[in-house]
Amino acid sequence: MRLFVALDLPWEIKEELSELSFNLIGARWVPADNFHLTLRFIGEASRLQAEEIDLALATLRGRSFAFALSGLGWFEKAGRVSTLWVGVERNQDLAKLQAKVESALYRIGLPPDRRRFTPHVTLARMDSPVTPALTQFVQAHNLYRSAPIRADSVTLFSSFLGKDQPTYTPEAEYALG
Ligand code: 3AM
Repeated sequence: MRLFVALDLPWEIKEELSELSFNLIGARWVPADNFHLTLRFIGEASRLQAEEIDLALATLRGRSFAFALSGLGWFEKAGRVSTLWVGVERNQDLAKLQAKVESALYRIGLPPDRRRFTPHVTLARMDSPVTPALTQFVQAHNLYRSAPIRADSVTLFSSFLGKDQPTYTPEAEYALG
């Protein structure tokens, strides 16, 4: 199974994000149900590995905290935009939580993820150069800021890559104190 660790988002926030999700040619919008904030992509794992991952995540100790979504941006690879996202206001608690998840998984032998953590919520997948329409879209919505969102648990999701959109299933939830 294909796994990742994320913060799920409250329904009101998912609705708010889906209200931003229109009017940009070439954007493959993420369905509201699928919005999440990835802490760690794991990838393919066997049943046994999944059980180890579950045990490792169950040892996470942390306090719940609040964070806010803020502004828009995109990821670019070789001059092509791959992901349009909503950003997250700078947040030490979130950075600490991500580091804890990373080290819990490192302890059970997952290779470290060396990329810098750039917290975001993917709004759309794309495959296009940076166009005026994209920069206009980002400018138009850049003042977006969510109400504070409580992070009181971390979720282990499985991801089934269907024909159209992936299906994400929460497999386990780990409460933050
Ligand atoms: O949270 P976002 O949408 O940025 O792009 C995938 C998604 O990220 C990412 O994991 C999240 C849940 O599917 N993902 C998928 N394949 C990946 C890979 N091979 C990956 N991240 C890193 N490496």
